Amino acid sequence: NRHRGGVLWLTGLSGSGKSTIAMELERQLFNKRWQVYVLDGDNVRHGLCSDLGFSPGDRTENIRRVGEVAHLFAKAGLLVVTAFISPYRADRERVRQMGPAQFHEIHVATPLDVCEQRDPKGLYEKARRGEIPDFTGISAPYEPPEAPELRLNAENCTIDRTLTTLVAYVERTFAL
Ligand code: GGZ
Repeated sequence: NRHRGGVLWLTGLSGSGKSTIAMELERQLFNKRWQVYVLDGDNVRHGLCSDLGFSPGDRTENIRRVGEVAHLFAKAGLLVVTAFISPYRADRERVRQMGPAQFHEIHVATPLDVCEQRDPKGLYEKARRGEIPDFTGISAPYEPPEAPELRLNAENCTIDRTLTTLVAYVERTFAL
């Protein structure tokens, strides 16, 4: 059950499944007695980043802070799983360069039309009505990674199959 510290950086649209995948990965790694921690909007945007919104500049700052924290945890030996849209390529590249820790970019590549059909919180519908400005995929950009370490096509795979792929990848990469 020994493993390296590192950062698994999930990126993808709202509703792509990042948080679900991150939580399920955390559970499976916990069961192997790995030290893993998930950073996502729920534990970051209410505290560390509560002063930030969704303008391009605020998103860049959100990702910078999360990146710094992720690298600190990774240096302490944890496997950190982050689940943020992180829509800008340059911001993700900056996080990759931040630390000595291994950084693996995982693209949760669920297409926009699938995310919009799921619309678990009704945000896409609101965004289409113009009620949420700067909404990723509708009125704000998403720049997909060109060469992520792993791409998950969550739309045509069950969550189980996606997790099997991901857990195998993580073990091969971080197990000691
Ligand atoms: C995108 C927004 C927005 C706007 C609120 N654009 O599906 P959710 O609800 O739970 O996940 C989304 C979350 C995105 O926050 P991140 O910190 O991941 O964004 S970023 O990495 O770009 O900084 C969504 C909700 O916040 N949300 N307004 N305008 N998503």
